[in-house]
Amino acid sequence: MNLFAAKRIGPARMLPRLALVTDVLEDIDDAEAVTLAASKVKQEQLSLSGVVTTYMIPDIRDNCVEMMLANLAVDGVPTSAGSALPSGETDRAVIDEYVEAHVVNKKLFEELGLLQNGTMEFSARWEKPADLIHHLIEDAKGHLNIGLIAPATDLALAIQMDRKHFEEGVDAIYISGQAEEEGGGLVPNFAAHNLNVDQEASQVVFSTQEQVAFTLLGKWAAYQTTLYDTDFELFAKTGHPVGQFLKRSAELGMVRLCGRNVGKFSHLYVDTDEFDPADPLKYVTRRSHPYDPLALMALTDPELFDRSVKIGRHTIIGATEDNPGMSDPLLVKRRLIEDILFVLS
Ligand SMILES: [Ca+2]
Repeated sequence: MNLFAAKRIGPARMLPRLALVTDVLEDIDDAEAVTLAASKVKQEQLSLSGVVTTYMIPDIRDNCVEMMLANLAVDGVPTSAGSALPSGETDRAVIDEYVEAHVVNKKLFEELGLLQNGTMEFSARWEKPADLIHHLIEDAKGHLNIGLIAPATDLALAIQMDRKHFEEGVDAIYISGQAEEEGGGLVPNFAAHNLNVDQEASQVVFSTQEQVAFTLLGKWAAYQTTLYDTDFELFAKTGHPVGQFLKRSAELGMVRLCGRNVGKFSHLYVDTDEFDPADPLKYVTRRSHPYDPLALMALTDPELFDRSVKIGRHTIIGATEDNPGMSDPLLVKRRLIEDILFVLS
């Protein structure tokens, strides 16, 4: 038995503990991932230890996570709103531009209105994500998993705060993004948005790979399991506010992306000659390539994936077109939808 295997076993029957780093509201797949995590908690398959929000509008994202979890009746999950920009960058104009580009119907993230609820109680909010992450490491007695489904800035800050504690206390990092082999190790592929936003921070995260096992969930996996308008219709039909939020947020996400970058939008989502950028929802039925929930499922449902591509102890899933990382995409998608519906029903 190698040392890593020994480290993985841990105390008897402890649920896997997950700290999630998310840029929820950036793409709909983060909200899917939060909903999925809540479902796994309800199904007693996961302990959601804490959530860090990051990138551009971390406070708004933190509110979103807290409202989602409160609406889903998952309590006691501490959160922390992290960095708007990569460390050292202070250009507020970038944030203003970002906010401007995300306004639809003169409102910023109007779909958050669907989550309002007067009786909710929020869990503790930590001032600094790095403090929260080290607290969670302590709490998990050396067996914390991290889901990095957003830029790496705040995770890097946690590593830099106390590298030894981090490397000894984190079992594994699950990343939605791609990496490549170089010199027997992993290097981040900056074609992936999450890893590109703060390249230095990504390098810091990857510098822990001697001690921590990485699983990378690449885009070719997500392309196999596209969610459509009809899937989001199922979520909304439950009548649950989070189901309605998911549907509306997916729609508005399409409208925003089309407005910001019609080329990228067409490349990712349009499969018809007939297309009018003024009304994308009329012509496009695709809603989401669910990278982020798949990265979580690589932790909770590892048997669903082809995990044969290994670089040392690390696992690369869905990094190439000819190896999308799963033999039965329909099964994976069905599991994701069923899990989301479970917590909405
Ligand atoms: Ca994300």
